[in-house]
Amino acid sequence: MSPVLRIAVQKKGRLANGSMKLLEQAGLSISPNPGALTCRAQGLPIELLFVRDDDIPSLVAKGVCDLGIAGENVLREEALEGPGEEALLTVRPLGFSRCTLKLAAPRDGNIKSIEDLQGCKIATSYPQILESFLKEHNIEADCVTLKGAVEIAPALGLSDAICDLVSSGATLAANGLTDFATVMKSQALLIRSNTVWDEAREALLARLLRRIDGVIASRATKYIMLNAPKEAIDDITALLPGADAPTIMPLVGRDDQMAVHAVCRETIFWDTLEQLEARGAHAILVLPIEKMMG
Ligand code: PRT
Ligand code: ZN
Repeated sequence: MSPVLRIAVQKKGRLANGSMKLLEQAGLSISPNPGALTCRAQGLPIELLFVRDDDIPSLVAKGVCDLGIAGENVLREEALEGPGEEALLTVRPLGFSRCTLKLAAPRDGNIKSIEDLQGCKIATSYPQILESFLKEHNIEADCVTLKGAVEIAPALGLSDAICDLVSSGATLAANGLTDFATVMKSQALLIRSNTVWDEAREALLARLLRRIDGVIASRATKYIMLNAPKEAIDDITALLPGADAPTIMPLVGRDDQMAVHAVCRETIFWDTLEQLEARGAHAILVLPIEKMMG
């Protein structure tokens, strides 16, 4: 019987959209019935399980799901909580749901650095990560664990400082808080169980990973096309960011001009386009790449 890989993904929240988008870009067609907790994808033999993000590490560790997409912050907290970290392996960092676990305190208060936390109360949803960070910095402080709305804790007199996830910083600002230290950076990770899989299951994972790698590689990669004077071609190709072997072709009826096409593996900034133009490049087009392989 051919295997079906079961992947645990967040049902709703800050990981859900990125997870679905990645899997869809990897060629899966996913249309769950409203309210359904599982969905068989079309395109590859894969079944999705829609759950709360906090349950993903243990579902994968217990082998209920083969793979999962979870935040690095949740995985680190779980790993520090107890044995079982060896039950999970990180397969790929996925580059979305990026955030930073930060220490912050009231803007007009006295806490401005890690040293100022000595003897303080700190509210967080990540007590294990925070405690290990404080230990590393030789700080003795009380952790107050809250499941959510951590930013309100200082105003309620529950804590002197907080340790919480920040992405735009708007929530800190809205609650009169300023961050002063980074505890960890986080992003979505693809995880798998650390058990022996049969060959067919490994082959299916390898196929999915090739596609995921193609999607990730294509995110920063652009295709650039331009025309340029023959004598400027060396200068111009040297300016193309992360392009290893550009294609250079003659232009019909223009002996003095060449066309340059290249895959650029790094961001092409407006600055670069201006420099290209200054060297005589024209008709410059920068195109997104949808998929990459090989
Ligand atoms: O219901 P379920 O349990 O599945 O979801 P949840 O409510 O526990 O988690 P969710 O969806 O909020 O976050 C899921 C994961 O997304 C987290 O574990 C992180 O890995 C990642 N992530 C990325 C974030 C943020 N960005 C984020 N900004 N998780 C939470 N936040 C919160 C933060 O706690 C704070 O309250 O957003 C607020 C700050 O946002 P800014 O933009 O104002 O700085
Ligand atoms: Zn959660």
